[in-house]
Amino acid sequence: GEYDVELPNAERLADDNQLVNDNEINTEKSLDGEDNGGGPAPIMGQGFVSGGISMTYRSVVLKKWFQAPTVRESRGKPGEMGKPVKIPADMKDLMKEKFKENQFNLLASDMISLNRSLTDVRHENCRHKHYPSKLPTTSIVIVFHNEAWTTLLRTVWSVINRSPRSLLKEIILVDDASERDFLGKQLEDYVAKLPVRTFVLRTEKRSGLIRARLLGAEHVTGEVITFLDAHCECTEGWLEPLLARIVQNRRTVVCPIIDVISDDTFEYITASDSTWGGFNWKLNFRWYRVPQREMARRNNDRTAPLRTPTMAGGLFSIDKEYFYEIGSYDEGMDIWGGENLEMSFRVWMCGGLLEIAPCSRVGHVFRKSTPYTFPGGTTEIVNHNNARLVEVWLDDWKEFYYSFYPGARKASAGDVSDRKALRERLQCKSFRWYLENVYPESLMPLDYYYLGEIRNAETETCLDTMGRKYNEKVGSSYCHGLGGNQVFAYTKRQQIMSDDLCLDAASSNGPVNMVRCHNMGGNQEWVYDAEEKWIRHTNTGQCLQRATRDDASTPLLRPCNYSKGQQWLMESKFKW
Ligand code: UD2
Ligand code: MN
Repeated sequence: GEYDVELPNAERLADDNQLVNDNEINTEKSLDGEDNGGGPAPIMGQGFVSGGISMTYRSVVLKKWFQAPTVRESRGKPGEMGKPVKIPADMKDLMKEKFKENQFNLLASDMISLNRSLTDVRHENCRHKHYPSKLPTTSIVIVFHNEAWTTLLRTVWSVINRSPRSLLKEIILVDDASERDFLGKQLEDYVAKLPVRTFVLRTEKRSGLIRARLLGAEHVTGEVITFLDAHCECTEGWLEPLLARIVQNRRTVVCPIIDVISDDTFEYITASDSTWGGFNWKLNFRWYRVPQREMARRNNDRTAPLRTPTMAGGLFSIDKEYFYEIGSYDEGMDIWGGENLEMSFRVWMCGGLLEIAPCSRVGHVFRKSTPYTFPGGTTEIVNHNNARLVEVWLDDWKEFYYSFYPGARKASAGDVSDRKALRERLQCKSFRWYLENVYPESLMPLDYYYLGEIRNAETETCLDTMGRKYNEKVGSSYCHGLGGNQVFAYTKRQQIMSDDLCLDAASSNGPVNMVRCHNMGGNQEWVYDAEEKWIRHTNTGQCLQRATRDDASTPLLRPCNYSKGQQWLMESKFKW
């Protein structure tokens, strides 16, 4: 099947996310009333300092404010305090047109101040936290390809406005061969006037975000590198919690909580603080609920740093020397994808720590589809990057990836000998160690008896998810030997699973459904009797039996009866 690249999404919002309605007024930024509509906004005066409004700035603000030229302006610009922007009905066509440029509501973004205010979305206890008085300096590295003016510069302004100036060494923008005029000299002129040293580097040709970040990192003069995407907004106090963890242990790679800036309204929406990063069999990065054991390790303190198995990839701080020590990035990876898991596994397996600092919150515009080209093909590039990742880091578990997603076998990883040598040189631990110690909840099970197709002895058909989703019946069909929907793992926890779905039966003689694995036995516990070839459901004591009517093709639970229709063969016969 075709591979659709999945972008990290805001799925976790459905969980227990709550909108913050805290209307506390921030002391700084953004009542400037500037107008972005006609292009770049005017530069703030030098008097603008972080952490409070300087006198010169205050007078400018007040003057503009009291002039209140129109009713609309006196109500403030759209989006202030992170509120959603409403587009007037007569502008909807223009809005749709502009959406295509970046796959977010560019019209809304252009209406919002580059300095827009946000509410302080941190957990209350974060506001009184004390950080070491001596924190390292950091340089911000932001790479972009064809980014919009207002999102890029709002990212920059949010860094300037909400970072202690003494900690901020410089802001490095890396233009990855953009094809937009305003990102040329106009951008250079603009950033030259910013109150924090900011400059633009350019890749010679399109090189992808990984190599663009490597270029940016080379120019970092701060002690810590902080990477951001080009459509972020940093909130009050975002930086200190990141740097403080690195002071504690320089081998810590720290991420903020990534909040959501709506791609539709640019509303700032807080994300759950109880999710961490994981991944599925296809190696898509996903947010999952933090398990109890990690909550307990943190003494149930929601403001304490959270150890996460993986990171989303775009937003994190890392000690500059450690960044190189641990192998920076895999230069063989192109455009987009894979590097976030690669770094996550590498950091954990080679002696580092990967954390989310919940008191650090940065908004990011999550998009539903990618706005830019992938020269060479989206699928090919992502598969290539993932092939490099699995060949170097996944050990035996790479079979989960390849068998579940057979198209990936065609991709070539290229030469990974340097990365393997790195793993050797750093004496990194095994992927088994990672699963055992960092991520026992992983969808790739630590211990399993079998991975492959499950064939019925009588009908010669194979269990098949049929591409169905949660809570639907498991099917069976002609064994194609290609893996994918016909690959199941039989785990030591006695689950029969396919990615995040487990065979689940709620009652005797009933259907067998695919339900999200809960790792708690119960309706999802099956015993395979290698002699009788039974798959016996523990709770009901019944056996899995081939579909009764051929057309229905849904296996059922029936009393065990030694018939051939209840015999299942676990012997992989793949065609690769
Ligand atoms: C997520 C990460 C992103 C990266 C990616 C996997 C977050 C919030 N974002 O995807 O940082 O780890 O997963 O690779 O965690 N860019 C270039 N050159 C390119 C392509 C992209 O410079 O050829 C820039 C792009 O303009 C943006 C950044 O790289 O500033 C990340 O790209 P994205 O925003 O499309 O990635 P995203 O957020 O979907
Ligand atoms: Mn992004």
